[in-house]
Amino acid sequence: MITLYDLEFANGARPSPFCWRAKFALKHKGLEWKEVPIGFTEKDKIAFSGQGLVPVIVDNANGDKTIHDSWEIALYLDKAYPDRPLLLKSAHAQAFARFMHYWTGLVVHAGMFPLIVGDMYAAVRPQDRDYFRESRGKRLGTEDFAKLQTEARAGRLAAFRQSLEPLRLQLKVGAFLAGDRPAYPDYIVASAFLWAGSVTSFKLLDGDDPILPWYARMRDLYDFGSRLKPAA
Ligand SMILES: N[C@@H](CCC(=O)N[C@@H](CS)C(=O)NCC(=O)O)C(=O)O
Repeated sequence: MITLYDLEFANGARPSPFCWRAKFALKHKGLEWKEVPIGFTEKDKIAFSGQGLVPVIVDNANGDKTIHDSWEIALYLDKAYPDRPLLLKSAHAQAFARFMHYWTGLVVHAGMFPLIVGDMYAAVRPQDRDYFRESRGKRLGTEDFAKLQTEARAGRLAAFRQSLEPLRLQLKVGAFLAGDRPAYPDYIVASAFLWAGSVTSFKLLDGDDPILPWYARMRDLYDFGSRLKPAA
């Protein structure tokens, strides 16, 4: 059995986009796992991994092998379970996924964060609020997350939506970003929307945005939608 250490917010919400990637990867491989929720201030739970970020997995079937970092987890799962469906089938598939990893971090996550940070802060476990305020405050240059979010929604939403144009163009070619079947590039981007959907019901996309039907397919693929609080 695999154990996944997964970031926990209040009311059992699990928004971490990198942990969603690990959950997609485990489902894709058809592997069972159990989850250990960890709050921002419970780093002691993953101290054994030698670092302080999630996801972390421990594979009991493989000598308690410990892996951290969503990308490393995907590589590990393919290596340890080569007979199950591969996440990264070839060097080319890996290069495409790696590009999506960078693009999603620098464009999608970066654009989304100010649009949802006020709702995120409200959704953090009460005992983790100081940690979140200080760590994210440093990153954003302000601790007034509600104001930043209001301003971002008023001033930056159109630019954010425009920045997603490569997704719309790609989805004209196939039902999924990776073609006619979902693959790791889809998991990377869908995880960003699951992140938002775990903490806010704010509509990041226009109702007729062609990204929405793809997202619905991704959300329903492994029934992750049922885990969203509040519903996206
Ligand atoms: N590159 C890492 C990023 C992991 C990461 O940033 N995880 C965040 C949650 S989304 C985290 O553990 N944050 C804890 C903290 O900020 O203290 C990956 O792909 O797994």
